[in-house]
Amino acid sequence: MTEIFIGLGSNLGDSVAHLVAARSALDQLANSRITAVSSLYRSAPIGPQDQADFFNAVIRLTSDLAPAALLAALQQIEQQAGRVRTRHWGERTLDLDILLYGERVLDQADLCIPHPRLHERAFVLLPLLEIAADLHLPNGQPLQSYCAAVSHQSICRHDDERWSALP
Ligand code: ROI
Repeated sequence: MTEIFIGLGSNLGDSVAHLVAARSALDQLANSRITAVSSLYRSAPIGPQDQADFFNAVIRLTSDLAPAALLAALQQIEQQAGRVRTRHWGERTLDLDILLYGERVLDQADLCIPHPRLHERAFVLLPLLEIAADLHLPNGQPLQSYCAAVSHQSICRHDDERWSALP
C-alpha cells in the first residue's frame, strides 16, 4: 500500500457538489482507502483572472493501485462529473491530480509525479500541509519551505456542510 495525495479543484457549475461527488467516488476506489481529508478552500484562480474562484481540497489515500491505474480511475471520475475544460488554465468542472505517490518520481508524457507545479500553488500547499504538516518531496525538500513564496496568493477556508458533514 502506498500513501498518495490527490488534489481536487473545480470552478464550474456547483463546485462543492462536484468535489463531494469526487470524494465519495475516491472512497469507493478498489483496493484503496481515504485516510485524511483537508478542509474545503476557496482560492483565486491561477491563470486567466476573468474566471470564477476555485474550490479546492486535498485527500490522502492509501492504495495499491499503480500510478497509471490510479490516473485512469481519476480520469473516469472527472468524466462522470461531466468534465468541461475550456481554455488553457481556464475553467474546470472537476480536476483530480495525483500530487504525490509515496516517494515515487515519474516523468512521463501523461503523468508527472510529484505534480510539477505543486510547490508553486497555495491551493495545493495549504490543504496538503493541513493534513500532513511534515510532508517532504521525494528530493527531501520540506513542503513547508515553499509556503513563503505563495503567501501572496489569495486563499481561505470555506465552510460548507456538504463537505464537513461527511465522515
Ligand atoms: N487555480 C486555482 N485557484 N485552483 C485550481 O484548482 C486551479 N486549477 C487549475 C488552474 C487553471 C491552473 N488554476 C487553478 O488547473
